[in-house]
Formats: sequence, C-alpha cells, structure tokens
Amino acid sequence: MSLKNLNFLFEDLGKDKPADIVITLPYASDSIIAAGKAKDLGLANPILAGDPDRIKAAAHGTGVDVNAFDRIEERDYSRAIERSVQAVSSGDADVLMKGMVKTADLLRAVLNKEWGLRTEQLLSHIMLYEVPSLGRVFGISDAGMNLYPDLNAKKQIIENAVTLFHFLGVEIPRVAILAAVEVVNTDMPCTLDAAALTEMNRRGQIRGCLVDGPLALDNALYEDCARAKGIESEVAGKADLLLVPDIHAGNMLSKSILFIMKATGAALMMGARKPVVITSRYGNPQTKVYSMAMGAYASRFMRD
Ligand code: COD
Repeated sequence: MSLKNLNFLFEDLGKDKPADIVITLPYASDSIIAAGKAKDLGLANPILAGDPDRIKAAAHGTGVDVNAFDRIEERDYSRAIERSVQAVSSGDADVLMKGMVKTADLLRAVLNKEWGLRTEQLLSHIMLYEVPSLGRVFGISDAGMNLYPDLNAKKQIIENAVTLFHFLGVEIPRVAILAAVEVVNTDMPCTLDAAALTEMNRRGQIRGCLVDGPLALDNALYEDCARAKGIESEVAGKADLLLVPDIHAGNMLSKSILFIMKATGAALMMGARKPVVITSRYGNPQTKVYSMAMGAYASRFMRD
C-alpha cells in the first residue's frame, strides 16, 4: 500500500500531546507563520531559539503573537544552534527544525559527538511529495545531506527512508534506484550500485522493502512507461522512494517538483536520535507545516 496523500499526518492530532519543536533562528516570516499554524493546529508547541529582537522583527506583520511561544533566548549564532540541538538531545524537546541557519552549520551541530544527536547510523534527508497528477505520495533521498554516497551509504539511506515509511504505515515500501538508464552500464557507476543494492535486497541484506534498479525516473513512477520498456518488476511504475545517485541529482529533481510543479512536500532528516526538520527557506509555506507534522508524527516512534 502506498500513501495517497499527506493529510493523514494531521488526522491523529489531539490523540497525543503536541510535539515540542525547537526552531533554530526563526528570523524570517515564513518560519514564524509556519510555527503559528502548527501551534493553531495543535500539532506542535514551537520553541523559538535565537535573538528575541530578530524573532520579534520577523513576526512583524504576520499576525502571529510570538510572546505566546516558548523561547530559548540566545543572540550568538553558534550558541543558539548549540543550545537548540542540546534542548533536543537532552530530551527537553522532541524535534529540531532549521530556521535561518546554514544547513551545513546545523548538521555539523547535529553530528557533534558530545552533545549532538548522532547514532551509529548515517544521517540522511528524505522528502515526500504530493503530486496530484500522480495520485500518490513518493519520496526522494538523499537530496539534502550526503554528497556522493558510496554503496554502503546508499544502503543506509534506503534503511532510513524505509524506517520512515514504516512509521507512516507503508509496510513494504518500493524503492527505485534511479539512473539515466534501466540497464547496467559499466561506464555509469551508479548503475552498478543499483544492481548491487537490488541483489542485497533479494539476499536479505536490505530488509523491509522491495528494491529494484537501475530504473529511469519515468519507468520508476509510471506503470505505462515501465510496460513500454518491457520492464517486469514489482517496483517499476509503483515506486514509493526514489534513491538518487548524488545530492545534485536529488536537489535538482526535488526543486523541479517543488518549484516548477508547485507541489507540496514534507522533509525530514532520519538516522539521528530525534527527527530533524530541514526545509528550504523559499517555496510553498505549506511544506514547512507538513514537515513539522511529519517530524511530530515520527517523534512518537523515536522517544527515549
Ligand atoms: N551521517 C552520520 N555522520 C556523518 C555524516 C552523515 N551523513 N556526514 C558526516 N558524518 C560524520 C563523519 O563520520 C565524521 O565523524 C564527522 O561527521 C565529520 O565528517 P566530515 O568531515 O565528512 O563532515 P563535514 O563537516 O565536512 O560535512 C558534513 C556536512 C553535513 C556538513 C556535509 O555533508 C554537507 O555539507 N552536506 C550538505 C549539506 C547542504 O549544504 N545541504 C544543502 C542542500 S539543501
């Protein structure tokens, strides 16, 4: 079973207490508006971390009363990041979310060996998209953290995404390993990785999902394209997750979906002790609220 849409993230609200979500440096109106919506919906208790004057300035004209929010008051950029991560790693908060901070700065803090959120597992970024013309939700990984993953990193990126799909109720997610072609070509190393990952799945080295590749984007997502190429596979045409060869392919594909197609999505970093929400500063504001909802949803499965 695939996910039809992301609305279910909002359905169980009220059954559980709102997640405590620390937003690091919410110095732009979109973060404040998303925090206000998440609070109004009852899905999050946002904790605003940073310089109170800058937070107040960002809230100006949004209609959101930031005085009603919990805060971590800290004017220094690095200390504000550190205190945000520590609030989550100490268990005082459930989810970490990026505001106006460089992604790499936040991720380095998340990876800090003393007070960060790292585990033995690789951290990776997963984004799910609602594309109405497709009629189902699918995800892309990793478009946000790992630059040029090798075979072992790709295995862990799949495992992180599969964990998230299991949280969301997809029992056996279908994972397509993307390339420009759907045959193994020794001049294209990502097709060799795709074949290896497929075999690792068949041999039980990657569990809880169905993996197939290499597949091209069209025949991974659309059954008629897979049929036209004569591809017989349990994944082709039905993929829930697209594993991309590197961060550039993922980022361009993701931004095409979000910006050109104006789709809504929800993004999360998995592999850490707690969910980390990392979204782009621009784009559909709804994506921030959906991402907070997915972070809150996942946090129920990741309590200490
Ligand atoms: N998961 C777990 N541990 C990791 C990971 C990971 N994905 N990446 C690095 N580590 C560990 C390493 O094992 C090591 O112990 C330590 O962290 C430092 O490793 P380096 O030297 O490779 O790390 P950095 O600091 O050079 O790079 C880590 C970043 C996360 C900053 C880097 O991967 C990065 O810049 N990623 C892209 C982030 C980005 O700009 N995204 C924007 C696109 S939207």
